[in-house]
Amino acid sequence: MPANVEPARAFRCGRFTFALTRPLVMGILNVTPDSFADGGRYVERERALAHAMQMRDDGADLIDIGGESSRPGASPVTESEELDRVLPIVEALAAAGFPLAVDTRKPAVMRAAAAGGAVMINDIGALTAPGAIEVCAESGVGVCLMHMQREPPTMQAAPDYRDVVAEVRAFLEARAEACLAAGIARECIAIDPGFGFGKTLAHNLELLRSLGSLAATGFPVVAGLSRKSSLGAITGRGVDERMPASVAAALAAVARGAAIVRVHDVRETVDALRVWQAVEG
Ligand code: 9MG
Repeated sequence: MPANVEPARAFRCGRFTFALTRPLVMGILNVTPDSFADGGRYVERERALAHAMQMRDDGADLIDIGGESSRPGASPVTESEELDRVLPIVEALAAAGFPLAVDTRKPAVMRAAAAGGAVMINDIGALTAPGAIEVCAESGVGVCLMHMQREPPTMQAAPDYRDVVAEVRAFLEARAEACLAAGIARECIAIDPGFGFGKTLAHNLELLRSLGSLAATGFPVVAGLSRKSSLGAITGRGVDERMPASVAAALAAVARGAAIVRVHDVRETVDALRVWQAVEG
């Protein structure tokens, strides 16, 4: 870490401030028919709410609700479709006091989600849509800025970098600067290398090994490796059999400086992190 950069000590999301004295676990709740790991499972409201409650009981610090799949080949959704999927779940869970993130690229969805009680916006587009930064600045939410090369339909066709770590870091620093300039507080910004978003297995592994270089920016680093194809490529397992690999990847990310892990398997990840912390002290 450069001498003049303090490590992130807290991450502020609206009325919640998370001390970064231990890794945080963000549970994934996709209310989509077509997400790659859990598509269709939580479209129905009662099942979605029950799954969120379970993740909270299992130790999730935040729940990330997504209404549009970013899987290559997934159908795009309109603003009103995305709102119909996400907003009732946000309102119900916010009323129960859950810290909620909403995974969206659309400023209108961001605005409605924040008004409905979401305290964090997780944007795979790093708030590049016109108006997105302003909405987040006005509502005081925490933001996760993710790197992606190209767009989901074509991003895995031929990912290409001269220096993947330097390029991802430069992009995320530039997006964080844009957020700061628009009035988003430093302690509300997290960054994410975007594992699997326009990256080969080799790129993902290089980024994972070098996560410390992103943590050295002073922003908390989010790592999302859960059930991803890279883990399938390493283990030969199908998407429903990648829990152990996902837990191992979460531990590897935390050991290299990730502050937040975005996961499907909350209970298993929380247990693994508790053991890791007990050893690390
Ligand atoms: C929505 N989504 C899917 N994968 C992701 C990842 O790796 N990070 C973040 N922040 N969001 C993701």
